[in-house]
Amino acid sequence: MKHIDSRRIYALNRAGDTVGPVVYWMSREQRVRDNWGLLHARFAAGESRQLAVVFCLMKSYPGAALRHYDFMLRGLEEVESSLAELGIPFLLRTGNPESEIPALAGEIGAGLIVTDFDPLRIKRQWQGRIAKQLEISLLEVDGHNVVPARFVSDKREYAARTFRPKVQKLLPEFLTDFPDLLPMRGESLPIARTDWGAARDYIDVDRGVGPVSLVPGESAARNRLEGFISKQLSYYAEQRNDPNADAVSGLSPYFHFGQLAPQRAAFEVAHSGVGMNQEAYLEELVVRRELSDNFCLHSPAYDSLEAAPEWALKTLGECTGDSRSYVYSQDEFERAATHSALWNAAQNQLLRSGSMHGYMRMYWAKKVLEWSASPEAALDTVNMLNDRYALDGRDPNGYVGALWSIAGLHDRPWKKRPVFGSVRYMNEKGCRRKFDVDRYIERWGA
Ligand code: FO1
Repeated sequence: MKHIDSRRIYALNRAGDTVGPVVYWMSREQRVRDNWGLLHARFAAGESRQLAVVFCLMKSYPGAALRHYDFMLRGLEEVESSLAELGIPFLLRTGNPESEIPALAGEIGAGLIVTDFDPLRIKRQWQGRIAKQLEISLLEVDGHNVVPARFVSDKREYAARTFRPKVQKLLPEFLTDFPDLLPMRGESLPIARTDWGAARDYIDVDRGVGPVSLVPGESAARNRLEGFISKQLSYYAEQRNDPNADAVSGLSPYFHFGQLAPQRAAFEVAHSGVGMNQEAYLEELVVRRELSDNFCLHSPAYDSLEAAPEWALKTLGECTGDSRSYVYSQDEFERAATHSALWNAAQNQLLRSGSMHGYMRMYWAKKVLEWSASPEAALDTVNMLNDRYALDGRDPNGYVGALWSIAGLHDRPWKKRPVFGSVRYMNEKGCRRKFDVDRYIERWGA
């Protein structure tokens, strides 16, 4: 069994590894295959220590609804079954990890805990507090980024153009295949199978935002990746900005819940031999996606205007008094009740399908800026709607997308105009030049 690349590992406390079972605390990376954190825990357990995987199910999670929990829980059921085939017990603990993880460590006399890298505040708070309570080592492993976020850069990168060369230089080293997770032999910890009905009864979330048709789980994610590579990838570069064309991968919910490793997708695409499409997709999947983790890691206020570039804040500030042709409340936006059939169609796509085409996401957020009382209100609305309805809400990618659209993050100043200042503008005319707007409205309209 080979050791994983130590540049993926970060010690969250100073305690040493002692004897006793190894626990993999799964959170962001909810999969069995291609999971560096789990692979490291398996390596540390070797042939002489026991290994268990634990997931702490929160009663509620900021902004999350039944739509998200249903997707996550069905994926976790598959995780439990796949682990069972490898002789690795899975434990679903209900409650807050800040108390559950230290309690579990005590109960089983754990010697080491391994968990996932995650740049968002809630996770960093959990991890920081748990690291302090534990007398054993808590290790973080970056199983999300192809090039580990803490390693690629130790500062907030200004734009894709400063980040890209750093990633590209390291890709040949990091864009590898994954080893298999080896089965455990010997007696495992006595952990009963999960009562998934009880888990569903335990959660207390908004049931009004219901499940969508996308099938969750590792196998479904792999099927989707294979389908994308064999079909859509060949016209991805040319058609990805057309919301009517079926040219995008649709993999982001799987990445968000860790049901698919971005490195698996990147590895398969890089070996697919479809030329320029490969490059265009890897730019989105690796450079842009990993730039989002870089931003959130180094900007704790990632979901607030505070984190926007100064030039944007200055010119947006100069536009505070500009008159707006329309000002909508959060509720009007939410109900897709604006004057614009195109905007309403995009919002309906989000409400009904749990996702919105990438090109429309930019247009949609820019119009929220144009039709809100202030940029602060606009950012709040975009993040609230995205977190509540998008399956991939609550993700670094979403927070970065919102700030890119509303406050020029990772972008450059453009020609000044009312309301937007120097922040890049988009309008329906531009959409009409790019794709058949009426067809999109017909598909997603009222
Ligand atoms: N992570 C957990 O460890 N426990 C949870 O109960 C949990 C619920 C949850 C609900 C919706 C959602 O979008 C994410 C959720 N996550 C949960 C976190 C998730 O795994 C991601 O790590 C972060 O949102 C992305 O950084």
